[in-house]
Amino acid sequence: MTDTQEYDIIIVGAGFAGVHQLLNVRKLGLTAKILEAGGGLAGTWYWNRYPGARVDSEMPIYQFSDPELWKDWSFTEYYPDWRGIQAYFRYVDQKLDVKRDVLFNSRVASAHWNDSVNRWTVTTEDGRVFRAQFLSLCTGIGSKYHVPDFKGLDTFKGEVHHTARWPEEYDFTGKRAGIIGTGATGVQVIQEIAPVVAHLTVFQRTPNLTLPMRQRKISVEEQKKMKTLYPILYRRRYQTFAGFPYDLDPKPVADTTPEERALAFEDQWEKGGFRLWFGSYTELYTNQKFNDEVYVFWREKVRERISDPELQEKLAPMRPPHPFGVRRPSLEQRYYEVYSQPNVTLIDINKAAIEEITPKGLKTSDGVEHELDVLVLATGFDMVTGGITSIDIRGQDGIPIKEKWADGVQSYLGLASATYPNMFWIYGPQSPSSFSNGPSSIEYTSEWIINCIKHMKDNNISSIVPTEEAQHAYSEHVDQLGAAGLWLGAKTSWYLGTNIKGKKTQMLQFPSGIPPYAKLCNDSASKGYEGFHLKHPHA
Ligand code: NA7
Repeated sequence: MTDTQEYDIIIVGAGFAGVHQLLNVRKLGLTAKILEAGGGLAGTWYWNRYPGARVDSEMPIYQFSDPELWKDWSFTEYYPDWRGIQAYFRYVDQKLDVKRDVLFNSRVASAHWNDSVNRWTVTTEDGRVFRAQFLSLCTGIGSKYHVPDFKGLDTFKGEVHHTARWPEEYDFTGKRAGIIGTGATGVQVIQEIAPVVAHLTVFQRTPNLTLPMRQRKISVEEQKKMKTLYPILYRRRYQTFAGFPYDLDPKPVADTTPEERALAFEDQWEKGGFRLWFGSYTELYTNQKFNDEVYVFWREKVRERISDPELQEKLAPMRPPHPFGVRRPSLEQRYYEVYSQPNVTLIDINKAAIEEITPKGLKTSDGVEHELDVLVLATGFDMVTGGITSIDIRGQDGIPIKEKWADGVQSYLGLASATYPNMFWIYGPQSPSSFSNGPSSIEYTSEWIINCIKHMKDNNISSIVPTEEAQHAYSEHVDQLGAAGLWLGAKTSWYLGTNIKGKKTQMLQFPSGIPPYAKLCNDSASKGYEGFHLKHPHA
């Protein structure tokens, strides 16, 4: 029999969201424990250490906004890599002693609510038991990695690595490597390993509509000067669509001239990052004609960098594979040049399908067996919901959340769910999550939760749970926002759950940006948590 440990709040996950929650519940004087499956801090950056793994949000926006943390910290690159982010988390730990409240290598197996005592009982896979009034799920959007059911995968004699479970050391030098997947991850791996491998075969299903990263080194001096603006920048995040220092232009495209638009596209392209995506006109997501115009601009920019017409068509086809921006673009650095190297082959698997993995490599439907020493699976995740549904979470009616969500996610405000009292999640289903900069979205939701808990403590409220009506109305609202855009134009998209067989097709994120999302959350809070049922002890 294991002793049960009591806390005010159990936090699952030690990435940006979990650490932000911990540091802020400490300020309320509450007791907290983070249960973390990995062996270190940094969440997704603990697991994703594949070659080239790098943040796609520029500094200073990809860090905590607390001046205590940024005043003495400087990144060395505008877009830090996973080592830079891990170093940042080590610094945060040194400064605020995060780790004293974290239990590593502790994957949460279940969380069951007991209505009579208003407590969650949380159990880890290795049998430790915790009890807490609050449960904060900070499991991120990409914690459950996905390996498609490739025939013969277990027969392969070489090494197979999914990008989210990368070995401590792996040297590609002189190896014949194959990679399946050209999502945000695949693009980073491909451009990183192409210069060192003997041969690289890329198996592409959909070309990535990438954007230029414009990476640069950044000095401590430069950052020192920028720091005077940080407080403004961090406040501004909540006023822009995606939590970046730039924003979508709501001006109707019909009121603009082609020249004005062309100059805007050029400017966004030259500055780089997500500007052509999150700094374009709002109509990008609803107006097919305008979307096509952006695609043509993108296509021609990319084609300028590829000389072979066949490669041009594979990587930047004349007809868009899907509307621009309805899937996550990757930021690239030298991606297109890689394909002109003699040691790189690009296979379009729509023409030569993956038939099976063999002991020697991978066989495509044109009869070719591609011999490989290593196969990299950049095949993504059960995104957005997988981190939550892989835990056996049961609320007031004892029904596991996985069952509840089998026909689609239901939430209120993208942070709580009816019948699961005192449970919140951050950067998960029906919130802006990855349709915005991580730390911006995370800090907004985390602050909302902290304020809610404070309100409960100040007003002697023992539990809070969304009403079924409020949840239904909110979920329908998110579905409608999803249906109103061009999102369904993508054949496979983790935004819609269509990357996982059998998963309900549904807009999984709040797709209209941080300001309208924050307005809904703020309105509820300012009306005494409208849409929630609040319970006083013994009520
Ligand atoms: P993604 O974006 O889901 O990409 C997965 C890639 O793997 C994508 O190119 C898929 O093709 C490909 N894929 C998946 N299943 C198969 C099968 N069965 N056959 C061939 N190809 C397949 O995951 P990432 O890890 O790149 O990025 C996830 C997010 O994490 C990222 O957006 C950031 O927000 C962080 P498809 O394109 O669907 O045709």
